[in-house]
Amino acid sequence: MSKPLEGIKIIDFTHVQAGPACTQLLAWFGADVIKVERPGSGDVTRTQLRDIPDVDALYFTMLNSNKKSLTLDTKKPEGKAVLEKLIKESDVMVENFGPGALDRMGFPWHTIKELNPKMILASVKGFSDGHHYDDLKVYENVAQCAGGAASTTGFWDGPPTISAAALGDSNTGMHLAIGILTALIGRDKTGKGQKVAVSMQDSVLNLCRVKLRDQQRLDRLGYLEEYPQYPHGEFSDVVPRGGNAGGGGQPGWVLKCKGWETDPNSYIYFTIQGHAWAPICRAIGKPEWIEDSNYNTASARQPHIFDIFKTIEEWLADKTKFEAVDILRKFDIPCAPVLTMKELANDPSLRESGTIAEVPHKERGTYLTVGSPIKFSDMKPEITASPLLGEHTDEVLESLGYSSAEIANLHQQQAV
Ligand code: CAO
Repeated sequence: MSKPLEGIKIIDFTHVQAGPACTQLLAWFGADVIKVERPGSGDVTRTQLRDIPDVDALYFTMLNSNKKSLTLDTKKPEGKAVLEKLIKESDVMVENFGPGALDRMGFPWHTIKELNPKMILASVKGFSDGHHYDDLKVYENVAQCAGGAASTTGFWDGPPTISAAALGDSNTGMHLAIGILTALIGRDKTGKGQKVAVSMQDSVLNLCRVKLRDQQRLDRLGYLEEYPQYPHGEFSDVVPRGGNAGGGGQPGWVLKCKGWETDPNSYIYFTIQGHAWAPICRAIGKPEWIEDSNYNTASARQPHIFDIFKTIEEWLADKTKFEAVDILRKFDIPCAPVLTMKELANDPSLRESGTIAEVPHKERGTYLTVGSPIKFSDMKPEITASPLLGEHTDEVLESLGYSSAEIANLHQQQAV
């Protein structure tokens, strides 16, 4: 089956997570992604957090599937010459080096544009160009702090908290992928490439938009009704951390189930959706609450919402998280078990849909990785192994017209 991005050639000049997540997604959908790596070492994640000595770490394999690897020292003249050739023949170049690194290497945007006016240069940086922090190098957790996620995550009596979800890295990569696809469609219309830039701070903030909404509501009203601080606690002039409250229109909380004393994940998330109040009451054995004026509206419930959650926890005490959800789903109540990585890894539905994929790798045997979370009616992305360092160097050089003697010479000059 032909894939929509087949024929799109991408120079993948990325490392760590934000850039590789973007190019991996495009590779899944058929793009020819050539990862350019420093000879001898390659992407730092090849060796970070290794679980098997001398074998590419999962950190690398899970972010670089479906790609080719070309080793090239792009600071040496011979390497620069290869990169120039590649730029002339490619559609997109993606990079997420520290600020100014590409310019220092001799490939500022105006040079790339001169080499190939149809080129799309896609960049990830910590902060956007012109921002007063635009000289900073940034990793995931730095971005979560800079983008507003940390100040609004966690409990009110604890410090700002980082999310385990890669809001700064993979999320920025996903934003960049959208930018690249948009620029490709734009190029079809104008015949011209362009630079696409996404900052990690902006991408985190884009996901925290509901908190920016709440800041404005707080500025106007002085309180936020859906937060646990209302009505008994205090508000300052900034959006507080709301613990496990969503802060949206539907109050919810993480509730204990049978076995929570020994299993730290024996919990469900329970949402009190306003129009599901009657089914909730029936499900938890409190039909008398349906018409009770202390309970039958959201504003009546809010002052004692934690007493209501406590009552639901009493109902949950003899049910596992899975048993509880199996009952609640019959009443159309939005809820889910708190799932562990182990449970997700073994979830038959996720295996079946390709969201979790098992991939054979030349050196590590089979490993688990995430597959495409985007499903298509006419395509099922097939996940193939990440490349070994330099696995496709000769193949790529040959495709650029280098002879065997020239390739051997290049290897010699690039040797570390
Ligand atoms: N051949 C020769 N040199 C190469 C090369 C190659 N194939 N590939 C990279 N390099 C060089 C670059 O030219 C650069 O050299 P100079 O600094 O001398 O100009 C250097 O390697 C890479 O620098 P860097 O600043 O990107 O790397 P770092 O490890 O110091 O910083 C990071 C890493 C992630 C903090 C930084 O790249 C960054 O801020 N990136 C932008 C934001 C981002 O994407 N962060 C998310 C990372 S995922 O958590």
